[in-house]
Amino acid sequence: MSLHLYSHPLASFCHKVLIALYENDTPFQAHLVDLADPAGKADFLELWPVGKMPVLRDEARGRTVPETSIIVEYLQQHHPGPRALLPADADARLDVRLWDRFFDLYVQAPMQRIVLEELRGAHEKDPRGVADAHAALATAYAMIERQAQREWICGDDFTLADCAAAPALFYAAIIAPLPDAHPRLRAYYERLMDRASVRRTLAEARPYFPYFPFRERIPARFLQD
Ligand SMILES: N[C@@H](CCC(=O)N[C@@H](CS)C(=O)NCC(=O)O)C(=O)O
Repeated sequence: MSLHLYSHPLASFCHKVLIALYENDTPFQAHLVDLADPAGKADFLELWPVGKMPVLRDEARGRTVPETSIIVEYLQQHHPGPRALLPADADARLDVRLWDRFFDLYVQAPMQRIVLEELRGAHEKDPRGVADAHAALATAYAMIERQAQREWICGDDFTLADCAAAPALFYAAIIAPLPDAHPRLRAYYERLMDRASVRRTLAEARPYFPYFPFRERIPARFLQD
């Protein structure tokens, strides 16, 4: 097995790459990274000192590939499957990259901020930071509502941007429900959640949901098949 993915089944950025792998039935060996375990953390930092998951290791090519967007592009370049997650057309590719960055920076980042704040002790809380993160999510939701005109975020094809959108919106919607006033956002979210690669990724995350600080808000439909 050439491809090894170092990740955790609960981690939203890991979901982004798992969805890309499952979209193309790309064979890989999964390695669970437990950052709470000092030995596991030390091993992972050897691989990528930044300490952010996931990281892909391609033994055949001798390459260690961090950063989700780069991993998905690397897979397309060196281990392509039937579904191109980045379009060949240069302008269309720019749109996909833009919306990939959008979901990472303006949905995942504020969502993670709120989750991390929830895990902090009472004396470390930053209510202003949480309020800012909620405001950022509200802005992002309104922008997705405007963009979600077609089946997928950049048109008729499922792309890297949708791989980024699925975990970002899955967790964000638990923390900050998608407003009724944004029907296109809500319909897009439903299409994402119904995608086979996303369902598989969420099913694999299910045993770890008890570790998510907002676990009691996870909709019941995600807790069973
Ligand atoms: N920009 C990175 C972000 C990755 C990231 O934030 N991963 C989280 C898990 S969802 C992580 O490793 N967190 C561990 C930590 O910050 O200690 C990417 O796209 O790969």
